[in-house]
Amino acid sequence: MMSCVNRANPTVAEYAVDRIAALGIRHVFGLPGDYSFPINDAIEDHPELKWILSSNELNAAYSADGYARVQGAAILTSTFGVGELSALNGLMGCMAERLPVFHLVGAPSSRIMRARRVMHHSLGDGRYDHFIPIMAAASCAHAVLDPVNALTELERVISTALLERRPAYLLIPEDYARMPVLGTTPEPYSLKSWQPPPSDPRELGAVLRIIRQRLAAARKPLILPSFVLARYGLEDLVSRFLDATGIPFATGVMDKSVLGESHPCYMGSYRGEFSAPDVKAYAEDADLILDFGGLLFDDISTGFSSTHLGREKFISIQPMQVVLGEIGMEIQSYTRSFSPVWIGDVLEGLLSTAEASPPHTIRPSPLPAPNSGNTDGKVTFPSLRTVIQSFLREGDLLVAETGTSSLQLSSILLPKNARYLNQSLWGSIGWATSATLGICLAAPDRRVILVTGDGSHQTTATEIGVMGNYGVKPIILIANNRLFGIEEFLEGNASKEYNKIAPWNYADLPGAMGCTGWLTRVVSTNSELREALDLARSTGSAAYIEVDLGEPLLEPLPPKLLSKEYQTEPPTS
Ligand SMILES: Cc1ncc(C[n+]2csc(CCOP(=O)(O)OP(=O)(O)O)c2C)c(N)n1
Ligand SMILES: [Mg+2]
Repeated sequence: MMSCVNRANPTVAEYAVDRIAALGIRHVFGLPGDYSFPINDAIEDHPELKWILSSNELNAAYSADGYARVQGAAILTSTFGVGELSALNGLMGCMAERLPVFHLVGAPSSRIMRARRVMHHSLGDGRYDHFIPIMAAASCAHAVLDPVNALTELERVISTALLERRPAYLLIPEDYARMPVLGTTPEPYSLKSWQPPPSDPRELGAVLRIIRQRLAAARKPLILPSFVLARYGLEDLVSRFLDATGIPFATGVMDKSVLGESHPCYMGSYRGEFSAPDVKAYAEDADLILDFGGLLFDDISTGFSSTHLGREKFISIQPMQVVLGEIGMEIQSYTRSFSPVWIGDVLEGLLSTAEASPPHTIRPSPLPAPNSGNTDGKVTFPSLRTVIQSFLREGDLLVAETGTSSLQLSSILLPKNARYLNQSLWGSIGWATSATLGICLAAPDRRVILVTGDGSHQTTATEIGVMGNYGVKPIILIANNRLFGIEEFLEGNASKEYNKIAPWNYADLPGAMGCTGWLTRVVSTNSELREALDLARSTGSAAYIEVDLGEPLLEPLPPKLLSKEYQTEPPTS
């Protein structure tokens, strides 16, 4: 007998919702639609799921992205055509940044599609297969579910999404969604009990021998942990390896805070020309570099391609393979690789020998206090960063939007257990506001602080009303420079009309969107900013603080870094 959390003979929609929720997901982001009614009802009737009605599907996808960053996975739902396509950009961000978001979409009934009837949300040509390849491009696995294939297809799609930590697309025609599933229910597993494919013992043994030898011979080893570790929940294992070996680690922008920044082995951030001099000197002189997780040497993480790390020093321990002598995900025909080898097995293997040998003698010197801006008088971007630096507490979650906010905040030093969340690679503006909703719901006991530029915020600000509706309590700082500031900066401070944005009265928005009990403020001095932040912390209320930056003062980028030729150079020596 088939069973699901709430019924004995579940329909396809009920079973799909229940099976994915069993991974450990408690919220669903999205919008309903008539083709999706069976899915919408299955979510509403599920005893362990809460519907979060987003203001549009793009915002829903961003919220699901934020939720998955903390919870490990998320569910998004939308309707055929109009809804799913609106979510596309957000889902592509999840592809790029490796977040398993399960997208459940309702399609017209199979009989309607077979009869090629012309229905709303279609192109009027009687065809219903236009959108599947588009949505499949934003997922690592997809399926069109029916009563016969639902059980097996769901298992295939879930296992691929969890192995790759990327989104999955599930389309359910409305009539099939209402029919009972057929077959024998497989044993469900959760995110916590998920098992990777087994490592090949010979490949694993061989690569462990090589890494141990290289470690024993290294005089100046360095660990560069990747954000990918957090996707698979491997941070603790790596921290134990650091404790046992004392090997220093540095992080790129994309990987900031993947391991605690209060760890004694943390050297700081390595990003080429933009690194602190001692971190740059150590990293570029290191004789062994262990890439834990698979680094992405994108333009931002490499300080506009200004890193100089020798390829031959690299050992890249990726989720299912180890690559020697190559950087990050780039794989050339001449590189040596070992697979299938699960990263967790490699880390466990290294940890067992590390615990038995004396720790490395090289410990990084204590991190100096980060550069501080002048915090008297008017708020500027550097002073905003400094005020936030001293405001942050253990366990806080700091969300930074693409733009000057992330440029500034990526050099903050985080307290214990605090995390920095930013969509560094995909960089779609507006992400941070909607992602904050998902992050708050996934981490109800932590203080979530969002710093967003005004231009980015304007693209997704309707999600403030959704936050009020569900009672989440972030602290939101709108850096109001009346400008797409980062764009001007990258254009050498040219004053372009297209970078000047509409002047909103930000502090009026939460009230207009029905948020009650929110602290709202407009601040222009650092002391006003500190007072507003402290009040928000002490009262525990949601806060929405417009930080009036006046006329923006931006330091132009050095001309060398602005040059496109420079940026196209490979990131290594
Ligand atoms: C969806 C999307 N559209 C356009 C861009 C290009 N873009 C990058 S940053 C930016 C401006 C951000 O302005 P704002 O949020 O005000 O940041 P600040 O002024 O603090 O730099 C734009 C338009 C983008 N990254 N994503
Ligand atoms: Mg701005």
